Amino acid sequence: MCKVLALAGGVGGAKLVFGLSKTLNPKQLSIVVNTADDTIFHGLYVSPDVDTVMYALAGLTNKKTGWGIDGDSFKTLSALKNYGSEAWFQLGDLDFATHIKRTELLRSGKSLSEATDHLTKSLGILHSLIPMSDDPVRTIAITADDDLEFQDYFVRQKCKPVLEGIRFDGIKQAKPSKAFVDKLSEANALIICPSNPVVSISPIIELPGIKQLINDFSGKRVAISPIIAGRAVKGPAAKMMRELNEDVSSIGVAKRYIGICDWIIIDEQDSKEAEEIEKLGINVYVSSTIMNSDQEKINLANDVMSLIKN
Ligand code: FO1
Repeated sequence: MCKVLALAGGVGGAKLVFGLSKTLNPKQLSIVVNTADDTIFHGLYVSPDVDTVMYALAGLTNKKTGWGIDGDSFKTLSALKNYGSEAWFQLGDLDFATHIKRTELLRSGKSLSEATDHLTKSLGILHSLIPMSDDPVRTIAITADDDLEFQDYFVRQKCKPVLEGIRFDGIKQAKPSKAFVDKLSEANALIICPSNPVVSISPIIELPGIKQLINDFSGKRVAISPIIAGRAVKGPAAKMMRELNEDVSSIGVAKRYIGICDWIIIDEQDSKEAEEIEKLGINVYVSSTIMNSDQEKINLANDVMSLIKN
């Protein structure tokens, strides 16, 4: 049986995971999600990438934003604002229930993996959704003026400060979650979703021991480039890569994934990059990687799976 482990960040990753979940049953597909974007808002533990993937699998996603819950309202946030709380991070009323329950579970002594399991099962999700670690890892954007917490940089400051570097606080002390290591050893294929390579995939791969396990992985390892025609499909990946002096192209993405993937899927608009990428020792598969509709998500998932099976 094909056992696939997908590594995912937020919106781009969630789209492909949705497609994969329609193609692969819960015994065939598990998903490990970045938790370095996690933070505390209003005293509640918020895990944005876990929630983005969870809502996608539950069919709850707000399709306009790619995160949050479809049709959610913001009355609680507006009441909090009235009390003087900061309200730049858009937490919806239904979304709040997720953060309240997660925080309650964590305070009762459950791990983030256990809390995530509780939330996903309650939403009727059968696939395993695994936080990359139960220990705190926090992405910090190093900018000329300040070191900024990721959501401060990303949402409050809209990625405007020029990036001088990125660091993942706590990563050296963090352990990959047990389920992550178990699923990685059981899997016979690895998918690196089209998520931001700098801040979504890097923290997963840089957890102690993980790069080595992925290096030694004997099955097929397939990455999907989130950069198309020099631009990120969504989010700040292109701006970040440019400011970090990396090629803003699938070639730049492939350079990051040397030793981590055997194949990279690039969009048909970038087919001319294939030769350069192959010189890096990575095979290239050209496909249509834009996922605006559910059908396009399923189509790309099917492409990834046919590459894995052949
Ligand atoms: N992204 C935004 O750009 N603005 C927001 O106000 C915002 C709120 C938010 C609330 C819950 C959640 O799960 C995600 C949310 N996101 C928001 C997305 C999130 O900041 C990013 O997608 C990830 O952290 C990057 O992968």
